[in-house]
Amino acid sequence: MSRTIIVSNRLPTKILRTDDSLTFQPSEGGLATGLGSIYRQEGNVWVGWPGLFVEDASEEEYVCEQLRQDSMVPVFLTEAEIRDFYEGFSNSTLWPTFHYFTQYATYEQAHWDAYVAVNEKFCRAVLELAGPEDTIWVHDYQLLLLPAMLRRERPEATIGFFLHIPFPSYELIRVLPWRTELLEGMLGADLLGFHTFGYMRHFLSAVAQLLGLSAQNGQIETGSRTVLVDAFPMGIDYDRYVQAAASDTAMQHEATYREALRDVRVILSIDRLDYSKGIAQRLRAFELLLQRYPEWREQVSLIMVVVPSRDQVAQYASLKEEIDELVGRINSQYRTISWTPIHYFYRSFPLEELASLYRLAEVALVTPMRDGMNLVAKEFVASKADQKGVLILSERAGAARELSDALIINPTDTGELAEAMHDALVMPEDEQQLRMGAMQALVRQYNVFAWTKLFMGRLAYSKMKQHTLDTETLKPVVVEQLLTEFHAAPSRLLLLDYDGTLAPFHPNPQRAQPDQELLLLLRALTDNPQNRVVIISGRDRTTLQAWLGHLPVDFIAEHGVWLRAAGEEWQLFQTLNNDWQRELRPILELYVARTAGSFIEDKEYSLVWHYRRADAELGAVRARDLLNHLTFMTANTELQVMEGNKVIEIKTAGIHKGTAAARWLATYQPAFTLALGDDRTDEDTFRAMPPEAYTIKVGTAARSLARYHVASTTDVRKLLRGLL
Ligand code: GDG
Repeated sequence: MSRTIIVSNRLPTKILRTDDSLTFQPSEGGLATGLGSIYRQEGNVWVGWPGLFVEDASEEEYVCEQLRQDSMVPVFLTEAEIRDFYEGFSNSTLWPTFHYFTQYATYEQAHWDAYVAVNEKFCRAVLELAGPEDTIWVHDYQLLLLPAMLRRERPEATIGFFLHIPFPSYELIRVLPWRTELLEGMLGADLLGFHTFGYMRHFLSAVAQLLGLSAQNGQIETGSRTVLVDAFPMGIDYDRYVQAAASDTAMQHEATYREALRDVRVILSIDRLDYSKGIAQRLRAFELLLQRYPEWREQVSLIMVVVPSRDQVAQYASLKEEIDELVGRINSQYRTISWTPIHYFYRSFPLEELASLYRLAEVALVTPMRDGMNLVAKEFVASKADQKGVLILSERAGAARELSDALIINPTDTGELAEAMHDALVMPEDEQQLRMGAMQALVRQYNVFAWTKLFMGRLAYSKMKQHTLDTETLKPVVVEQLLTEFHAAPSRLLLLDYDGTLAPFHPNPQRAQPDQELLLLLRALTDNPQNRVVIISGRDRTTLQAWLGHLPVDFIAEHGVWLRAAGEEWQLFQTLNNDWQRELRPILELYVARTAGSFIEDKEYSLVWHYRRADAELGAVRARDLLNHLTFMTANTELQVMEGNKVIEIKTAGIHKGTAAARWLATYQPAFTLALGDDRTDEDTFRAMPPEAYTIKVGTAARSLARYHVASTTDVRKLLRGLL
C-alpha cells in the first residue's frame, strides 16, 4: 500500500522531561496544528525531531515505541546539532533572511556544516522507511536540502516540498553564501509549494538568476526532470476551531474572563515570540490609540498572548526584554485601579482556552512584519459563530492575499494601525457580519483538508506529466543493447551535436572550445575506420574548423548550410543568398542595445541573437518580443526564425540539421546510427533518422523525438567512451 511520509523538523508531539518521567504533548506552531489532523489517515507516517535529548539507548527505544503507536518516527538530534543546525543555520540565517531581517542574519560555516549533516540524517531516516510507491512530503526551511538528497538515492521517488515561510526576493537570497546549494536542494522535489503567488514568483526569479533555469507556466526544466512550482495557501481544520469555540470549556472560560473584565472590550493578539510578528510595533500602536482617542481608556484592553519560542537565540531574548519593557511602561502610565490596558501572557494555552479568547475578543490584531501565511487570523475567523468581530490584518501576511475583507494595514505605519483599531471598535454590526461572513465562507472551503488534497493532486499530476513527456532514460540495459549492435555493425555513423552535447555551455560561446579529454575521445573514435563521426552543429564553419579541423571528422555547420567530409573542401548545401542580413541586422542591434549582456553572432548565412549572459528574466521577456518582431518581418519570405537554447536564430527555411543529416545517411548507408543532441535544432536530426537508429536527447527529459535521454554532457562522454 502506498502511503505518505510527512517529514518536518519537529514532530507534532513534543516530549517533556519531568523529574523522572517523560510526558508527550501536542506541539504548537502552524505546521503541527495544520497537519496534525490529517497525517494519521491511511497508514501515513510523520518523521521529525521529538524535542527531547535522549539519555540512553533504552530511553531511545521507549520513545520510538511510544511514538510508533501514534504513527511517528523520531529523528534524534544532539544538543550540538540543535545549537548549530536549528538555532544556528535555520533560525539565525534562514529565518531572518527569508523574513527580510537580514540585519539579524549570521553566516557561520559551522552552522552550514551542521545543516548539511542534519539534512543527511533526516535523509537516512526517510530512506529506511520509504518504499518505492510511497509519497514523501518534506516541509519547511529546516529541510531545504532534503529533496535533492532523497532524489540522489531514489531517482524515481515522488517528492513534494512545501515552504511555510515567505520566499523572499532574489536580492535577499543572493546574499547567502550557500544560495546555490539551497536552491538545488529544493529542486530535488517534483512539486514545490508556497503559500502565495508572490513567494512562488520570487523563487522562480531566484532559480532563473542564480541557476540559469527559466520556467514556463511554473514549470522548471532542471536538465533531468520537470519541477512544478505552484501556490497553495494553507488552510486550517475549520470544524475543529468551530467546535472548540462552541465547547462547554471554552464558554466557561469566556464567562470567567468576562466577569473579571466586566464590560471592557477586548482586542486580542496571539503569536509565537518572534521579531517577524511585529509585536513591539503593535504595542506602540495600541499606546497611540489610547493617546489619540482618550475615550477608549478604561473601555478597551489588549489581551496579548506571546508563546515562548527560540529563547536560546540572542535576538529572541532581547525582543522579549523589549516587549516586557514596553508593556510595563504602557501599563504603568495608563492603568487605573480597575482597568489594565494590556493583559500580557508569556506562555501557551490549551486549545479550549485559546478558543475562549477568540470568542471574547471583538478585534483580532494580526500585524506581522512578514508572515508566510498566519493561521491565527483564520482561526479567529472560524471561531466567530455569530459573525461579530473584526480582523485587522497586515498586508505582509500571506493570509492577506485571501482575507481581503479584513482591515488590511501596513504594520510599520503605527498611525494607520491605531486608526484601524478605532475603526474596528466603531464598526457597525451589520458590516462586521458581512465581512466576517465572506471570510468564513472562504476559510471553511479552503480548509487544511482541501489544501492537502490540492497539493497531493498536483504532486500526482506532476509525476504523471513527467512520465508522459519523458523520453525514456538511457538505462544500463539499453546501453548494453546499443553496444552490442554497435560492435556488430561493419559501418557506423555518429552524428554529434557540439554545444550542450559534447561540451557544456559557456557564458561566452567563443570560450566553449574542446578540452583535451574531448579531443582525445574524438581522435580515438575516428581511429577506427568503421566509424564515421559527424559534428553536426549550428556554429559557423570557421570556429568548427579551428577547433576540430585537425581531426578526421565530418562537419555539418550552420545548421546544415555548410558541409565538409573529412579531408575535403567545404561546400554549400545549396546556393543561398544572405542579402536579407542587411535588413534584419539593425533589428537585432536594437535588441542588443536594449538588453545588457546580449550580443549578435554573425554567420555567413544566418544571424543569431544570444542572451545567455543577459539578466535571465529580462532576456526571456526580450526574446519573446524579438520573436514576435521577427516573425512579422520574415512572413512570406524564405527565412525561418528558430528558438534555441538562449538564442534566437534567423536562417533560410528548409535547410536544417535534418536535411543535411539525411544526405549523410543516403551517402554512407550505415549499419548502425547514433544521433545525440540537446536543443530544438537537434529535433530535426532525430526526425530524419530511421526507426532503428539510436537517438538520444541530452538534458531535460521533456518531449523530444529522440528515443532516449541522458542528463548531461558527462553522460554523453561516458557513453562515447564505451564505444572505444
Ligand atoms: C509558520 C509560518 C504559517 C499559538 N499560540 C498557542 C497556539 N498557537 C497556535 C495557533 C496557530 C499556530 O500556533 C501559529 O501559527 P502561525 O501560522 O500563526 O505561525 P508560525 O508558527 O510562525 O507558523 C506561518 C504557518 O507556518 C503554517 O504554514 O502560517 O506564516 O511562520 O495554529 O493557534 N496553540 C495553542 N496554544 C497557544 O498558546 N494550543
